[in-house]
Amino acid sequence: MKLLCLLTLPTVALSFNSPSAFLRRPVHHSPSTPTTLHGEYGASGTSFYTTTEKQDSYDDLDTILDAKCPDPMLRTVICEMLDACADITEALRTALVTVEGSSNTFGDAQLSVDVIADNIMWDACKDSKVIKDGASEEDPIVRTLNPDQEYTVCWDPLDGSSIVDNNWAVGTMIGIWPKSTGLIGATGRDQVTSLVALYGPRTTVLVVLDDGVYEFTYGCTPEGCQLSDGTFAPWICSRKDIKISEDCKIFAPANMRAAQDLPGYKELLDHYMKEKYTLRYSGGLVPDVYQQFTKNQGVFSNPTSDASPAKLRLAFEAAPFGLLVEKAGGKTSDGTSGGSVLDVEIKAVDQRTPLCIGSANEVERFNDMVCMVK
Ligand code: FDP
Repeated sequence: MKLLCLLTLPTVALSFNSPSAFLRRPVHHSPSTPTTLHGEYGASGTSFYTTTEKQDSYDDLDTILDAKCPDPMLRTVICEMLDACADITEALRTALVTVEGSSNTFGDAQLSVDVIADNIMWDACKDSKVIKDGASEEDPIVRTLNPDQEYTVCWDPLDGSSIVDNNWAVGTMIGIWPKSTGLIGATGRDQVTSLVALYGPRTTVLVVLDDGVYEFTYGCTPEGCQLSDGTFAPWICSRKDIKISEDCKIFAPANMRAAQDLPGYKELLDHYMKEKYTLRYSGGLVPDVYQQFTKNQGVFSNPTSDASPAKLRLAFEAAPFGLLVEKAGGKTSDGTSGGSVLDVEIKAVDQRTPLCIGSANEVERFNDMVCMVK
């Protein structure tokens, strides 16, 4: 099957004298609102186009945090992480994607952009007023930075190493645990919040707040976000209390290699095709799961077999996304017992896991067909 990616950035050859002036040009957009589940699907239809209309005004980050996140320490760490995502956004606009000449702990070649994003995250954690420990997917060791502080932060600085050179959407995933649990021995459910940033034509970040999942968009200038000094709020709230519906018609099938060994996965893929689900898969975990929050539906599957072992990381990838999806009303599966991936104990920083995540009834279907949960 040929996998198509619809999450691409336009690549244009440009000649201009002042690149920074060009890059700082304000970007206008209308944030999307939920798309309802329609009966019509397919490339020729418009059933998955956004129906979002422009609002009269938008709340900025501070307004939402004041209302939805009363804990001042949590507000601080969320703002610090959003600042880091803003810095990564700016860096991605100006850095070419090249091989760095170094490799990470696993011997994978590191890319220029991986190193830049990781350094930004480490600097943010070192300078933090509330972060105690940090651990990066690039070098999975928990390092204590500020012993008297509160949080343990785990991040994948730039997920999508195999597609970032294509100029496709990539992202940062961040899980945050309290001092009372730390990371080792904790579960994803112990996270105090998690954030996932998507770097596409726009930068948008999903954040778990007290009553659900919110999306913030970076660098937009819609009316209502002009501050008293005439500047614009760097982050506006583009979606509130996002929900993922129980059913879906969008599938993102990762690790299809495993279908050679798992008859249940082959049958599941056949089911999606027979029932005319729409394929939306780029090969980057962040865009492939993030779409569930813009389309309000979807299922991402990544089962594993002996010949195609687990690749996704529990602490850096599955746990942060798991918390966001479950808080939005979706479901997760650990791909083995059929239980929530948020209940799997983190025994090692680099622990891998199979995963199914998204619309609840589709995760159940995965459990029935692939995990064979009775
Ligand atoms: P990448 O290696 O490009 O960084 O976990 C990493 C990841 O991408 C995920 O983003 C993605 O879902 C998965 O690997 C895809 O792996 P395969 O293409 O090897 O199936």
